[in-house]
Order: sequence, then C-alpha cells, then structure tokens
Amino acid sequence: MGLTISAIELKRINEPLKQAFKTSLQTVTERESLIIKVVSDVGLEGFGECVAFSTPWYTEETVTSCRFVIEQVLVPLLLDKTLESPSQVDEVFKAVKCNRMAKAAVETAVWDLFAKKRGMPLWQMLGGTDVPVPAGVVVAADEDKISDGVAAAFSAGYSRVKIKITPDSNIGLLKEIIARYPDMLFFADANGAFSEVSWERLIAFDGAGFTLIEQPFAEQQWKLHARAKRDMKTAICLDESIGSLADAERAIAEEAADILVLKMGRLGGWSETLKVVELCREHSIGMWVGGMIEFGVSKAHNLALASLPGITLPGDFSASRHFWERDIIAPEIRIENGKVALSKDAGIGYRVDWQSKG
Ligand code: OSB
Ligand code: MG
Repeated sequence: MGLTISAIELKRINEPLKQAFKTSLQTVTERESLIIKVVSDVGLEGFGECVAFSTPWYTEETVTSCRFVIEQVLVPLLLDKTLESPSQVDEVFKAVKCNRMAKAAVETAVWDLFAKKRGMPLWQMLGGTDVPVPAGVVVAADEDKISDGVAAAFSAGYSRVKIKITPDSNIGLLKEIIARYPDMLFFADANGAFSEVSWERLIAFDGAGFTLIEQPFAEQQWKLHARAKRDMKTAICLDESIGSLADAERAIAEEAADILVLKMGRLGGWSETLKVVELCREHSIGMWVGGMIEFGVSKAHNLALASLPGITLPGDFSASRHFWERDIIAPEIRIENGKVALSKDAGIGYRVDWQSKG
C-alpha cells in the first residue's frame, strides 16, 4: 500500500557545541542544520536531517545550498506524489545531479515515514539485528587535550575512540595513550591531511596501535590510498572518497581500502547506502557508520544502519550530551555499558522536538 506525500517542512536550527571540534580541515564551534519533516496524507510524520555544514569544508554542499535545492528543486518533485516504497524517492530525484546531502535529508525522512506506516522500527524494516550498538566517540582537540579526552571517553564507557591526526601529530604521545587502554579500539582520522610529501610520516603511524587510518589522502587520490593499503599493516579506511556506489566499486577495484565509512548524507540517503552495504558484504570490506557532529534525527537513522548485518566495527555513536546541552530528540541518546540500545518504537524510534531550537 502506497502513501502520498502531502507536506514537506524544513526547519533550520543552530546550536553551539559544548567543546570546539578540531580537524585538519576546520574547527567547528557551532552547528547549523536543517531538519526535514515529511507528512503523509493520513498525517504520519517522517524526519530527516541535513548534515551539510555552514561552509563547504568537508564536502561541497552547504546548509544554504541544501536549503535551496530542497525547497526549490526536491520538494516540488516529491510533493503530492504517491509512493509504493521508499526506494522510489531515489528515482524521483534522479534528474537532479549530486547534491547528495540535500537529497539524503528528504529521502531518509521518507524511509522513516514508511516504517511508521508499517508500524515497525526502521532497523527492523531494513532487516537489522536487535543488538545494542557499540558506542564510539571522537577526540578532535589540540594535542595537549587528547590524553584527557581519551580518559573521559574511557570513564563514560566508550569502547572505541577516534583521534584526529595530521602529519605533525606526536606519534610517541599517541602510542603511549593507546597503550594505556588495552581493551579500547583506536581509530585515526586524517581527513586527507597527508600528501605524497608526508608519506614517511604516514608510514610512521603503523606501529602506533591504531586499528585503522581513515582517509589519509585527498578524495581522488586512489593510487596513494592503494599504496598505503599495500605498504601498511594498519587497515586503510575511506570516508570523503566515497560519495556513491560507483566510488565504493572503484575503491574495491583499485584495492584502495580495507574498510569504508558509511555516511548517508555523503551517499545521498538510504537507497544508495544499502547498495554500498551489499557490495561491501560481497567483497568482505569492513564497514562502520560515521558521524557528522549531528543531532538526534541523523543519529537515529545511523543507529538503524549500524544494526545491519556486516556492519561490525563501532561507529561514531556518542551520547546526545556529548556535543549538545540538549538534543532535539526524546528520549535522548544514552550510552549504557558502552552501547546504545535500539528503540522499539516505529520509524526512527524517537520523538522529535523540532521547534525547540533555532
Ligand atoms: O571526518 O569523520 C569525519 C565530523 C564532521 C565531518 C567529518 C567527520 C566528522 C567526524 C565524526 O569525525 C564526529 C561525530 O559526529 O562523532
Ligand atoms: Mg572522517
């Protein structure tokens, strides 16, 4: 049974981060975001979140470009359409080039809507497993704060910490910190900060104790990533490079990665992400779900994604209180015994208080 999209609403929110988030590309101190609500003809509501940033430092999209594309292009394409399945949204949006974060914001909201119509949790509709999702946090701070950040993560129960690195990182210090927590997994994220020139610096991370190194080189530097995968013992993981199923196919064909980070915003939504998941399963490529310093709507979709078979590495799942004084969802996301339980409620499984911010 289909459903008709009778209204699509958009709300801009803006919220300071509790602590500055520092990467090799950008320091983020506040987060602007768009929350999308799609309403069906019978009054059901589905929610999505646009994860583009205010400026194009991570990908080329911005909050403003997304707002334009959503309001002027995507909403007119989808409004009053009757859909038999949420995967049809991808077809409806096919005439629009790229703009994947804008598309994902709306497309994911429709998936939530369909799960609510079917009266089941989204994770269940997608074939996920009802097992609590391991929590992981990111330490994106100046070098003198890393040790405290990791200690705080350990006391809060996180079993995985991702540390932002650059060619100038103090490897000795990182090694010493990692050695203090033998039961914790450590990921390193370079956000493309290495270049051919800093090759030796990258190789020097091999003995530091990281499970993987995320995106050492720029998006299109496939050959350098393949060389890193060949020459390093540490697993090579791609984030920014993967904007589509075709990019994932290329990473596999060129042997440029052992592991991929899944981000629905970067991939354009659920449909494309599910295809990437399938491909990675077939090729035994590791997967985990990446964060975008996002609010609870996006996190709720991400939790459903992390429940899928084959996604085994702990993703960027921090508590609502990690970035925010108050999140936009209820109940807020909490870490219990190092994990986040999946909601039993229909759709994304959280109420959205989308008017409270902005
Ligand atoms: O490179 O993974 C990244 C946040 C914003 C943009 C890019 C990245 C990140 C993170 C994840 O590292 C932070 C989080 O939401 O937990
Ligand atoms: Mg990354």
